[in-house]
Amino acid sequence: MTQSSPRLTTLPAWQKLRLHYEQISGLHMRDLFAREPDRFTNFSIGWEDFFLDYSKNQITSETMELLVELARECSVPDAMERMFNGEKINNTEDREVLHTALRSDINKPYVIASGDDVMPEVRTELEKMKVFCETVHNGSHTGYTGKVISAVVNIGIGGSDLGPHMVVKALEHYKKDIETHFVSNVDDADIAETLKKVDPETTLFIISSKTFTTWETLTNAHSARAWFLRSGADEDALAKHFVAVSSNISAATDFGIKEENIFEFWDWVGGRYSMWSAIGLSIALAVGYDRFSEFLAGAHSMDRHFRETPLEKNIPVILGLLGVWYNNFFEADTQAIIPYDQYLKYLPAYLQQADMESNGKRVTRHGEEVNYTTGPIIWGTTGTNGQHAYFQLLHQGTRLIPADFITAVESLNDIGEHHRLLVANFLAQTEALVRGMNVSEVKVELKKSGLSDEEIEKILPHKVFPGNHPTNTLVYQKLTPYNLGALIAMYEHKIFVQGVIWDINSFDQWGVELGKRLAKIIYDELEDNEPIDTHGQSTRGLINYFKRKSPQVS
Ligand code: G6Q
Repeated sequence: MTQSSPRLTTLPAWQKLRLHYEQISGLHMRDLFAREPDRFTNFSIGWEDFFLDYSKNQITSETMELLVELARECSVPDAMERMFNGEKINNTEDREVLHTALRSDINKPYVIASGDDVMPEVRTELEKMKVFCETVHNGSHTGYTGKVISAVVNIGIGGSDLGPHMVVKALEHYKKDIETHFVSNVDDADIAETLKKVDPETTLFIISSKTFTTWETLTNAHSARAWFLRSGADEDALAKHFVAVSSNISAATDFGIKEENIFEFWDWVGGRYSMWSAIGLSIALAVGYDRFSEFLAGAHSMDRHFRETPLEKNIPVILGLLGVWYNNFFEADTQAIIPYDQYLKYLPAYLQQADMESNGKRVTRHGEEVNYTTGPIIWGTTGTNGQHAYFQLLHQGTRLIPADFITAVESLNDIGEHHRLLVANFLAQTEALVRGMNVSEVKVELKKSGLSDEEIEKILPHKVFPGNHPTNTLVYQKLTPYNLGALIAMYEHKIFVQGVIWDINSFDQWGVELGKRLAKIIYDELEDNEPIDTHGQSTRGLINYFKRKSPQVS
């Protein structure tokens, strides 16, 4: 590792932000709102169907000016161009990062830095997906006994699972007459319970794996194939029920999938950025190719917003900078994602990977150890459920937890008062988080309720809410495939901006390798009940415990 230190903390804007933090960190947002009548207008952005209110943050105009200055000093605009132009910004893997090409206008060339136009291959695969979806939906692609396909099982993990899974759930309202299941975990419970729900004659399996070497996915795929053959189908029937999505065509054919049943994508698509490629096949089958196309179009529109809008009014840039502000200056460890939209139930889990695998890095792009914190811990669940669970800690705990509150103006289901109630809670929570309730306000309230002075003294500290908790409020008109595409692209770009500021490679994931290697060794060691004397003391003790307690291998 090189000895030089990263330059981020030496940048003028960083140093100014340090001083500025000292000046404003004691301020209460109540006071900021009181003295700035235009705060809501100044700190909000409307774009297409989206509205972002970021006024409930511990910021002033100076904060935002300095953060934008930081973005410039870190060459964020230049980094964006390098990504969009297909330079090999994933330097540790020597790869381009081109998920934006997958959702670009298919009628226009997308020529990258190497001089290649990637659009013809993108178009070919999209066309293949379209035709395949149509044949499944119109019943011309049937199962081997002639029955229509009524269930899809996507077998994949990580980037080959989380994105499509989240999107299929998010677009449930638009779903075709087909059930979609996702099997990811190597835990046999996952595949076993899924197979109980489907019928071999009417089920299509998609083996989604970029490398087609992922242990969990291949194990699940083999189990699914064995189950299918056990049901009475012969090997020839496999072609009607097993397709693959991969960049490793030969490994997929070795598994037994016919080449015409393989949907391809490329090295320049990172796993966690791959749902826009054929990895989105389960999405297109679930909601139809046209909806999938709208989903891509929404993401493309956000790409254009990101690329073409000045930093000051650029939604992903603003969100990224606010994240840096809390992460590096307030030392907030986590970032909550709280969708008040049941369809976005899996968004926090998806963003956990998108953000933490991208920005969970400890060295710069050049291998210097960072002397500042990088990616935050991402977590969250839907509102209003969270209110009845962990919100206590948000309101009265000791930590600063910036949170994104996300909801739709219009519901997709017009049932009674639900949506109004949801929105009322959504707005109430961010208000409560920002303003809190101080000692004198609590006293007045308790007095009104008839408590004695002595009783008030006792309960008072428990009833005080400090407030001043930062939130972003993000609202879209309604959850359409287009808006969902834009929402996800927005977060992808936010993560990108932060990676650029922290000068890390957001597109590799070397940290997942060590555990994989050790698992291979331990897997072999678990083959029999003979004690081993390898590994460290604790792991050795545990392996031998499993060997003693597991059923004897004969
Ligand atoms: C994502 C990661 C990782 C990957 C899975 C599955 O960016 O690389 O989550 O998607 O490990 O890999 P395969 O698609 O190759 O099976």
